[in-house]
Amino acid sequence: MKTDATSKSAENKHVVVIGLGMTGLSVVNHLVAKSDNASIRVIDTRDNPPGADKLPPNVDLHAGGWNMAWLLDADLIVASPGIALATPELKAAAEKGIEIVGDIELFARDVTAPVIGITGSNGKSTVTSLVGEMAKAAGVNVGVGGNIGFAALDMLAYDHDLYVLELSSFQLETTSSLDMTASVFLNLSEDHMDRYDGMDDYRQAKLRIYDQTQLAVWNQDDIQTQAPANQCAESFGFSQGEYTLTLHQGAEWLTAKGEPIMAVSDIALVGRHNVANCLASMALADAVGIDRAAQCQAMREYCGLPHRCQQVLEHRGVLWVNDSKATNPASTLAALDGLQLPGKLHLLVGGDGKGAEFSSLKPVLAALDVTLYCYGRDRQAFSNLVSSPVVVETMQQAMDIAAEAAKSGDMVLLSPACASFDQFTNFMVRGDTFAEYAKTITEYNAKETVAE
Ligand code: UMA
Ligand code: ADP
Repeated sequence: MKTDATSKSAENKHVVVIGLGMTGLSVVNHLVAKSDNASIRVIDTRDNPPGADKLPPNVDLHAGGWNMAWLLDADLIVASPGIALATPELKAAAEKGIEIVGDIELFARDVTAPVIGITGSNGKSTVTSLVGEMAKAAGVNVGVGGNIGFAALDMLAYDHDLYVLELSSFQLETTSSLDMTASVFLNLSEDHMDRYDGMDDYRQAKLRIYDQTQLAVWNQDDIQTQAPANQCAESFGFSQGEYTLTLHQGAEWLTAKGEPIMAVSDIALVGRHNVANCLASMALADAVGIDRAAQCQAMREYCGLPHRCQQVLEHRGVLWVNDSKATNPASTLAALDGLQLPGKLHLLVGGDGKGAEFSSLKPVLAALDVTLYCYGRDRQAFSNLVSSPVVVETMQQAMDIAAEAAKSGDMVLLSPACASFDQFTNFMVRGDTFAEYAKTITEYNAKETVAE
């Protein structure tokens, strides 16, 4: 039973797992199930790591800091993506020659079915889930996971026939033997500058997705994603590439290798960026033989994940839109691209800026009728983008002011261009808080108006 590659690489070894979030717990469970006689220890620098209560009894936990004795005694270290390899403690272990891998490397060593991999600064989760929907529509027993929020190793328990894996740059850094049938690098824009020495460092981490792939899919509209010349590659783009747009029957159509497939107007997802996401998804689906009818069915029906430009409330003609997943400037730009409103835009930005700078938003904001609300730890980084910003401490304070100001035809849009960690557990909690608080204040304001 315990004969696969991870069990071989971990059996009889001292394994130290760094981090006890979603990844760390999946790694522990995987090793416990698969590796004979491995001694497993977990280190988490947080005082109360989230997975502590779910840890099997025979696994020791050191929380609230590092344990260098455990670390330097390890034969194998499995690091969670939230911990940088450049952390001095991990560097010390690497210098001692201890192997350091991530959960995706363990997944790679044990997976037996074909894998599709998806990375990029934006659109990963949308493309991952859309390709998953295409596979399901074709009747394939597909596993969809990775950075999207379902740990890769947890998928292995279900014995799928195809895996669609969202891969962050952090995960790619600790992966070296993942064989993929097809993979895509969707786009590159500034993100995670608190973890990388500049854009090229970040790009090199993402380019690792092409290291061992049978087909590299890249974006003609973002040359930085281009696969190395020696690789079997295909591309997508609005006007070039194997997967592109053409005029057909007087309308714009998704076109694969010269064949018009489906009118762009039939795509259920909203926004120009999602047209690019559809082109990329078709290229990946073709690579694993998902039939065209299933691809089109998914593109016609799939409306997207929550927290991505999701309308959560319409109250007295004011739209409240949750784009909490916009965690970098490019994703906020995608939300603003082509936005046309009868009234004013009330845009909420701010949080943990991850070292980014936001001047790319300035010309786009200048062309809109917009009030900019800046909140959170890095609120001041936005305050020079417009002439009269509203600068407050919390998202809820910004929403109170926006609710008072908004009139019929206006939109209140949370598209923060920042991570949420300064004030929320994650982007989902931030988005849910936005949706719930929008209902609370609009109901309260409605009662006040009646009382008057
Ligand atoms: N942390 C510590 N000390 C530790 C371990 C973690 O302070 O010892 C902190 C990290 O710095 C981070 C947080 O705890 O702020 C969570 O880190 P983690 O590595 O434990 O995260 P997981 O819960 O395992 O979730 C990770 C991904 N998170 C990160 O890469 C930060 C999740 O992606 C992913 O869904 C999950 O694995 C399953 O694969 C989230 C994410 O924000 C959505 N990803 C980044 C992004 O998309 O931009 C990369
Ligand atoms: P990721 O998983 O890479 O964070 P998501 O699909 O969750 O990507 O989308 C995150 C944010 O980026 C959302 O605000 C979404 O509207 C925006 N977005 C999605 N696809 C693209 C794209 N191709 N280009 C730019 N922005 C995008």
